[in-house]
Amino acid sequence: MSPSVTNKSDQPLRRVNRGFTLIELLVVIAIIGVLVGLLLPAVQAAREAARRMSCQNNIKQCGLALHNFHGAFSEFPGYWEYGFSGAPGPTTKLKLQSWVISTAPYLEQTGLFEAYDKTTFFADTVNQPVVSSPIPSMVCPSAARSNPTITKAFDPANGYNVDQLALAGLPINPAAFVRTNTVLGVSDYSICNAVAGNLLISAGLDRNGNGTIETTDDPRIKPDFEGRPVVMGMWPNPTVDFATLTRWATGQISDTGLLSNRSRMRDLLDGLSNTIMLVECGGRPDKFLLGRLDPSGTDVESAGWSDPTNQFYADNERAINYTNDDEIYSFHGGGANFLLADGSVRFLTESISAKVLVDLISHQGREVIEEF
Ligand SMILES: [Ca+2]
Ligand SMILES: [Ca+2]
Repeated sequence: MSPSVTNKSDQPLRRVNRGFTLIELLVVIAIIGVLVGLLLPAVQAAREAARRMSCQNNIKQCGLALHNFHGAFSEFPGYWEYGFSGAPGPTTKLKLQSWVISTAPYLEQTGLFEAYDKTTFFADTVNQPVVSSPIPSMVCPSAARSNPTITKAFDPANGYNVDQLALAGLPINPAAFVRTNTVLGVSDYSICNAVAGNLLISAGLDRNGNGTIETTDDPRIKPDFEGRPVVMGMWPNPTVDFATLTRWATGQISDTGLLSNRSRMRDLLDGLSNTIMLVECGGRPDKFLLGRLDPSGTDVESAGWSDPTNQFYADNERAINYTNDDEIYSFHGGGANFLLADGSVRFLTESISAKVLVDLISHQGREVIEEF
């Protein structure tokens, strides 16, 4: 046999064993790219669906805790629990705590509840180790944030109104309660305890059409404790119980107890399944506007889970997912999770009408609520 014949018979074999041509390789890469491109959004969507369910479970736990509290005390806790203990004067102790502390034993936070000194206020130095810790079930896994805590000052004269008691002649020295650099673990859940301003106008409640909301526009609109016309939700604002405070100031009692306004299930005339109890206000302390960080870099002050000011009036024209600066806001696309007073959790879309949202927040409006 001549070598040329051997070579000819070898050539087809070599062709079978050759690698991909450049074109074939590019085609394969392109196909893989398309497949990954198709798969990635599905994986992302599945992950977000899991995070949304985890968030709904957190809110569900809050609902169970609030219901267990109601079972024990026949009323829901106040979002702003306050009182005084000790002799009136320099040794007076201010008790001020949020509903989260009140319900901590039912939120599987017994350790936290026992470590918290309930004879003083949440921002007091002695309570720093407790209130600076984030509670995992108070945090939505979808929410973005740069810091799990917020550092702020506690000043009774700034947002806490304890100074009003001193102004009313009670023997309280507000300066004794001032604390700087209080570190608070944040929450993604908050209380929308009233609807006001532009959101009421969006809901069509400016009946006389003068561009502002007055009590004459709608029977549900009432002045709040500072005289602002609002539609109140199920969480009553704190008012000053002067009768009890006077008995304490004159030495008839040594402890005022907790003087907060609380609501009971039977106060919710619109029905537990038609009344909103908790809402999402995610991403705090960072301030977000339409999914973007607010460039001002300022914090949302009400962010702390232990802070009684973790509540707001919804008064933005666009109610859901516009800003987390004391409005309803989530990182779930298209809507936000809500806790209804019956303990159920609902995802309401951004496109819900302002009217329906107002109807769901009001607790004594006697509305006929559309499907939501
Ligand atoms: Ca008006
Ligand atoms: Ca209602």
